[in-house]
Amino acid sequence: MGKFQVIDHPLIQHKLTIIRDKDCGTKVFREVVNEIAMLMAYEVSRDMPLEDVVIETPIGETTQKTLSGKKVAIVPILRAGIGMVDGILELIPAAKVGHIGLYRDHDTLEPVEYFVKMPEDIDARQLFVVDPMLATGGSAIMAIDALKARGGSNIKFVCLVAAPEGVKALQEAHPDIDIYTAALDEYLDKDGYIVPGLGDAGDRLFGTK
Ligand code: U5P
Repeated sequence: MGKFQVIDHPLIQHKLTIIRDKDCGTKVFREVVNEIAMLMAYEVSRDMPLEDVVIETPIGETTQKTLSGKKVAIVPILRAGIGMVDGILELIPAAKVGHIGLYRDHDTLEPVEYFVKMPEDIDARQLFVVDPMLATGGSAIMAIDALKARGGSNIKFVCLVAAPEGVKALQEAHPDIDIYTAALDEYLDKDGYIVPGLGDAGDRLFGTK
């Protein structure tokens, strides 16, 4: 089973409280989502592989560590996932970004991919799939299905707020995936919103409500 980690650093908890508040406006919401994503990226990237490199300091030769060059791609699930991309890029500026948009057809219940644009070599990349909310888990499961179908194998899922129901569903569907969240909330309401949550992350990020 992959790792499940709540990254509850005090700075992250403080910032999460700011965006949970219903009176937090679009500008601050957007900024703080990116700040949290940046802080989370520090922990999510903790197991990045290193390799030895020989360098010369002003004093002499030494063998030190450098990132082994394993490439990263950030994959936001449209549209709310976009809100986390810039924050992660602050920490991993060379990462590629692949976008994925999908929904479940109401009649067939089959996932429909309406937009998928990935870097060519996703099979060679560490993929950070991002969506601020892990609610039922349906979107995350479908997005990761779509990435695996294209050869992606090294995948982590990163969200800000998770519901226990979504964590369970995602772990069952993709037991190999590591899941990182800033908070594990109480439950899902009958409309699929996380309680207490922060409402509709896409609407709050883009000011569409
Ligand atoms: N979503 C929210 N707020 C919630 C619950 C879900 O914005 O309280 C959004 C997620 O960001 C996701 C979509 O993109 O609804 C569906 O989530 P899920 O039920 O597939 O996990």
